[in-house]
Amino acid sequence: MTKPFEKPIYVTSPSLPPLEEFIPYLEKIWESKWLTNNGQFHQQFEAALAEYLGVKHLSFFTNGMIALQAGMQALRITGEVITTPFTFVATTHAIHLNNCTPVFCDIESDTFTLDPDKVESLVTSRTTAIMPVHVYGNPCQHEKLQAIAETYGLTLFYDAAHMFGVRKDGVSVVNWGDLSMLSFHATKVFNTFEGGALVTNDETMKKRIDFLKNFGIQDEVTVIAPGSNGKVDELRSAFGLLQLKHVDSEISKRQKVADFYRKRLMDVHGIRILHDLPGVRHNYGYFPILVDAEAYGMTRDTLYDKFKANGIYTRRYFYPLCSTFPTYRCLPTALPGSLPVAEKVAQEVLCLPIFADLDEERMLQIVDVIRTIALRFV
Ligand code: T4K
Repeated sequence: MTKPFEKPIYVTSPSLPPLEEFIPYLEKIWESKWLTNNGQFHQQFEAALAEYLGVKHLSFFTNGMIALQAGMQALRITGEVITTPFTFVATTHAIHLNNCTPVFCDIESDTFTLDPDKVESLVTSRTTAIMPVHVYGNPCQHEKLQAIAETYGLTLFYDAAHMFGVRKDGVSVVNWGDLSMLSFHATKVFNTFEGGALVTNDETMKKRIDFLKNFGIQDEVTVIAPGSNGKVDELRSAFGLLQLKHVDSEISKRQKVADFYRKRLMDVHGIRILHDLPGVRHNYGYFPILVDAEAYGMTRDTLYDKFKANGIYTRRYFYPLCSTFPTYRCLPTALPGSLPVAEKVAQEVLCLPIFADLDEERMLQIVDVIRTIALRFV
């Protein structure tokens, strides 16, 4: 095995534009002294982003989690919400913090997204919404979920944190459902350090969301609802505008990393890789592999430790399942054995480093760790 790199390799590394390109934006902010509360850059960024994503309305938020909470409030979701256990804990917490009960539904083994065929049996008289997650940028089976939502009069609110720039048959996936939430966290394909957005096709909904993200304030003397503070300052808005100029190049560099891994891992017995889905323009935000311990000759966790010993920090997104955390594990749908596919995927998944600056030498070292251990090749 090759020598560990002196510099650790993390699961991701954020892309930043050249610093000098940001200076003119800073100068404008210094001149205007308008720092936050729907400033000029904020308005410009929302408009530019809506155009880039091909969506009608969008509200920029301080992060994805607050956007999820505000979105649930805007949609007036109550009671039970059918969701996935295979997600970052923000999804489940947003449901809980909005005084709703998460109802966990199993996932599909190919895309790791909510299995629509298992949703209907979980609908009760208390169900008001479905909150699916497009895991790793894999689009959910929207037509099926939409049909179930229509049949039972449910709201469909997508956690699209991983979905920046993903299109299906040429259409931006964040157009789906009643609302979609995007995350622009530092670890995402498109980052504004921290940030997020709610996307809607409905102008009235956009207005409601904007009130809710500003304490529920309508004007100087009117507060229409108990809103939180989800606003974003001019620094991050200006940064977002600049980042937009670089995001296409970011995605194509990430695609090269994914292609490299696929080519060199497809013959490793016991390692499953995901392929691009037909008609989908992916963003390559994550590169998950599944480790079949018996076929590969080593468990996912031992492989994770091997990587670590080589200075490579892979991540087991999303292990443990959200349904196993203390707040949720006593729910009837969280009982061990009730989510067999999610439980298996959570035991086997490992996300390899993927980011624009990952060079070939380091990619080779990552691939080497996996290939050196392999028992056989197919
Ligand atoms: N829904 C879903 C499905 C989500 O995945 C997320 C967020 C949300 C909702 C909520 O959206 P936000 O409120 O976050 O906008 C990270 C992120 O913090 C989180 O945003 C993300 N999902 C989740 C999947 O991953 P951690 O705990 O793994 O982050 P951390 O700090 O361990 O970072 C991972 C690696 O990235 C580090 O080992 C090194 C590298 N890194 C990280 C940061 C923060 C950098 O190189 N630079 C950095 O600034 O949660």
